[in-house]
Amino acid sequence: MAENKFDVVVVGAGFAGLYLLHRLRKMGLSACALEAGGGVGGTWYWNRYPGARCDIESMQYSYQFSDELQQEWEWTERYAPQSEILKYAEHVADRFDLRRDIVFNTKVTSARYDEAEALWVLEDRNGGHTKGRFCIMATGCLSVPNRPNFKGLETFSGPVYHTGSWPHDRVDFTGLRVGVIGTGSSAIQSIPVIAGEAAHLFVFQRTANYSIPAHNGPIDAERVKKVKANYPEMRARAKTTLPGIDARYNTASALEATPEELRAEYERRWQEGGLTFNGAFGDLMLSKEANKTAADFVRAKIREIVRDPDVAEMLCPTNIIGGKRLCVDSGYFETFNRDTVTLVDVRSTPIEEITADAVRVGGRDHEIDALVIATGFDAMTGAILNVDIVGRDGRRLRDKWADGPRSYLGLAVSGYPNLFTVTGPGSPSVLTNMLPTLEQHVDWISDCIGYMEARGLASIEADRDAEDDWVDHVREISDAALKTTTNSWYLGSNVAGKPRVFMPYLGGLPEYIRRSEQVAADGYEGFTLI
Ligand code: NA7
Repeated sequence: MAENKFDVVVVGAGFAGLYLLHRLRKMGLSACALEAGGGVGGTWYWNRYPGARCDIESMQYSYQFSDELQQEWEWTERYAPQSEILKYAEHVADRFDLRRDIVFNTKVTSARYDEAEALWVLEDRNGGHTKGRFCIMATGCLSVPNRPNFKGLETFSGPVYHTGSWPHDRVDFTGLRVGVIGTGSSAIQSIPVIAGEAAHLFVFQRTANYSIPAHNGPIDAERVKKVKANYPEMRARAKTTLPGIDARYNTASALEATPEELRAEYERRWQEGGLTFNGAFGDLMLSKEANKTAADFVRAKIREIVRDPDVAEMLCPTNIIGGKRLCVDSGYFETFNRDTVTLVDVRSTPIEEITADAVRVGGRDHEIDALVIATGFDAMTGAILNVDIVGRDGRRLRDKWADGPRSYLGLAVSGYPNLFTVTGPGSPSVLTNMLPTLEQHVDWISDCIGYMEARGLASIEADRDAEDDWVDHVREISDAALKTTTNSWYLGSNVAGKPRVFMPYLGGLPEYIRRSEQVAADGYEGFTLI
């Protein structure tokens, strides 16, 4: 690293960055990853809030590039907790000796393309400069916390935590009055744990959310044995499903099922637990009427679980199920049966102000000692645009994306030669199981660089037309989709001033793999290579 010049500079040492380093090194290229955090793991390094765990089963939320790795690693729970996923990332970094190519505590502030030298020059917060022929943004989709501007927040006298940037030391809420703002996945996971410690918990809810029980527990040894004996088959099956998760997806229509059949299928999936609840029928995300049958089932469950009918009604979501990402919980709705938990509606009257010792809503002070902000992320584009990326002719990506992200395949941007984005906007990314999805991107990018190396090509750039066509294709699919009728971080609607554009590719993982692989097979059609 002496002269700070590499074949490839990677931004981020989360799961994408780690695998990139491994692949690039195997190709004989020099690569370096610049990482803002003090360790590897990305999302799983920062999101240490109580109850944080993956909502995809451990056996599937893992790398497949190394069979030895997937055979030797032992998950302990059906849904791995954050601490275990972080340990896994650390294990991968050590097992493949990746740390020597990572510079920690190095937040990249800008990346500028030097046309004369055909080099990317990255500047970091420590004043360092790192150069690379290629620059790969492996910055994650949910890595910039969304911090709404609550009036008076700075006057609050107690500690304030954001779920997406949680302290490393355990936070003990024992005996404290705690406020949690938000009822997304992070809040839904943390609320039952915090409620177990706090003297009193106030939950400030703007939009009620659907959540399916995780039925988490120790991992089933028999299942592990079975999966490990047939890992490649399971991975291959997963790639044929829209979200890249191996599960049973029913293609039948909910509208053609009898009420008994509907109930039986939903009940079976509720008892099984997890995200694939929405795979109960093939038209849940196509027809509002079909969707309502699933939504009604979950609402009935909430009314069954929550004893106070007024609180149960407040917790019943009114939008479609699966518009926002479905949540997976461990005792979330049950938590509202505790005398020490109060649900506060901040939809009809938003949070007015935060004072030294309270959250004020509708003129009423809810007194607290500690505040947890679970307001999510500036998703998908946040981390890319946090770096001031300047491409050909001095053009800033922030300007190009002012009305929403524009990218070819979610991998490359016209005007920005030799720059790649892993799971960028316009790719399936967050609508799928992120681990296999990011592996596919890393493989695609590495193969592309390998193709160029073999042919002595120095530069690759997405064509404007190909980019426009892809952006149109992504938009056409999302315009027709039920999913885009709900406000969510997929649309950027959670961040003040963010353009309203549905960012991930809704065409499903198999179609995306087919298209992106076809582009490569056709000699990188839609790109100019010199
Ligand atoms: P989410 O899913 O974006 O949830 C954020 C929550 O915070 C959601 O309930 C928001 O309500 C709420 N929120 C945001 N701003 C405010 C303000 N100003 N006032 C009150 N409430 C607010 O983020 P998560 O971290 O929970 O989960 C993100 C993903 O991580 C998740 O989908 C999984 O994939 C993992 P809103 O719904 O916007 O009305």
